Amino acid sequence: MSTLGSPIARQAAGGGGVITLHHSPASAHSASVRIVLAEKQLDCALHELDLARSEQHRPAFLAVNPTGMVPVLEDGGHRLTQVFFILPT
Ligand SMILES: N[C@@H](CCC(=O)N[C@@H](CS)C(=O)NCC(=O)O)C(=O)O
Repeated sequence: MSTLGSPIARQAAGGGGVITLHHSPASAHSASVRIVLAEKQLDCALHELDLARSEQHRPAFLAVNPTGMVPVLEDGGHRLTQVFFILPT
């Protein structure tokens, strides 16, 4: 695990703070994060993108993740854009 740790692990430990998941129902990577959030019964704001309509390539989302990929987990001022770093180990 990175020295920052996973926001999901911190939330599960009662660390609080609002986390937001940018995701798509059509994304397997997004699904793996949603499953872990549901398993741990964590509160998380959800922002759904329609990949078929290329919402991930619109400026508003490119400002969140310039690669135009989901999922992205926002935690305060931090954004994690790789499932490997989002999921707790
Ligand atoms: N390396 C990324 C991969 C994420 C990824 O491949 N996301 C796909 C959906 S599963 C995506 O956003 N595709 C949109 C596109 O290519 O325009 C991660 O680990 O999260």
